[in-house]
Amino acid sequence: GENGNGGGGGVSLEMPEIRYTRLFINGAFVDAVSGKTLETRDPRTGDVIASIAEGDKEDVDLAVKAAREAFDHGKWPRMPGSERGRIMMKYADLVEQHAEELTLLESLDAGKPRMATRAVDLGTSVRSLRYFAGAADKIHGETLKMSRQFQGHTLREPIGVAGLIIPWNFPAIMFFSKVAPALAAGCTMVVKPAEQTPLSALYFAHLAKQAGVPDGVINVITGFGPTAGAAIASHMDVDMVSFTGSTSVGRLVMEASARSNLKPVSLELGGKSPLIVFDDADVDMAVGLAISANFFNKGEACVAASRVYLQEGIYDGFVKKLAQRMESWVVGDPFDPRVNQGPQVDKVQCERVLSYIDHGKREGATVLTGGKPCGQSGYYIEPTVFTDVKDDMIIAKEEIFGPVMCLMKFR
Ligand code: TXE
Repeated sequence: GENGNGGGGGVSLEMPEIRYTRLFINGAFVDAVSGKTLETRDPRTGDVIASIAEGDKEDVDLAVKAAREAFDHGKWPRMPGSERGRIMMKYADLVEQHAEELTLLESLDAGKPRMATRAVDLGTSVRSLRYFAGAADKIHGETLKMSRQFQGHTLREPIGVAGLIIPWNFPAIMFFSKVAPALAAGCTMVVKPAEQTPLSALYFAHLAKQAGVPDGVINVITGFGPTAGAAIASHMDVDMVSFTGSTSVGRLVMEASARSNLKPVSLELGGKSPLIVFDDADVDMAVGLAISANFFNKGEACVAASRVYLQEGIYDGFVKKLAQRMESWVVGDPFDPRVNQGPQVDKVQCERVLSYIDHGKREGATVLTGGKPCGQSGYYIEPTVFTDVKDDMIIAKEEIFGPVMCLMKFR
């Protein structure tokens, strides 16, 4: 690439073949109506990996139409749950068979260490497909005794066309945590992956067809949030939306639902979780947990424990041990097996995290480790630990979504 190697140094830039780059509508890969494309980039270098169809409102309309038809008249919602479960099991087997190639795609697109991606991201994807495949024929209602004479019963039915908007931090896991339960229930769906990480979702669409999921049941529209994403959220013929992403966009999605057809909305948004360590804790264990809870997936996790509260008595010992442990933490090319932490997903996120680090410095927190970008190219950031953090500092209040740990002392 134009910038040479990434932070890892010496590891070749491995390129999986990019097979699927177009929208998946009604069982076929098609170009966007506008003919436009967007570029997905390699976070190790900033270089373009591939041009991907850029879907917009017209494409969402076509996808919703296909999903509506498949729901109102197709086989999927009408077949026995056991049959949907069987097809989903086959789908899981296919994802597993292609896991090595999918791992490369996911590592490359999102900057995730390859080995962890195979175990965690692909492993979890396959397991959740199988879990929900098992649930497909166990979706029961209840019989309710209301009085001597009356009984009621509840019947769980698929809601219809589901709009599934997913983020870039766990593209594969997020795809299946939304698609698998919707499939099990007998819904049809329009999925919008994040513009930063569209590659695995398109591959998954292809495998769904191979597994026997009927055309129109899973449609994938790659594109940007304010266009393709917003078109899903405000669509009159989408029956529910499940969204994972930022809190501010979550508000927009709920608003779009309210202004259109009042579709139910399920939101999974940001976080700022505390990890509280008391004086009697095992220091080694606590340090290990703080490291994985903050630096796993380069801190791009909504469950990151980004506020670490340490009781007075353990504070100094914890800080010392943490500084030692961080010396062997390796940042670099995710294809290098020694690497613990890859690059942030894109330039925007990288700059956002760096600006939080600047805030921390300006507000008077102390940098114990890291505190700056690293690598000759790409979006690498040193794992950063701030000590002397106070509750009212911006870094203690806002989600940073990067490799930044904040230590606070309490009595
Ligand atoms: O998220 P966006 P961004 C948090 C994290 C991160 C911040 C910003 O703090 O730093 O959000 O990330 C689509 N209508 N999380 O800007 O924009 C978008 O295309 C409908 C936490 O990347 O919310 C993508 O598919 N959809 C989170 C998805 O929403 C819209 C994971 C998420 O992107 C849209 C990601 C719109 N108007 C970020 N605008 C977690 N909970 O794990 C965007 N999108």
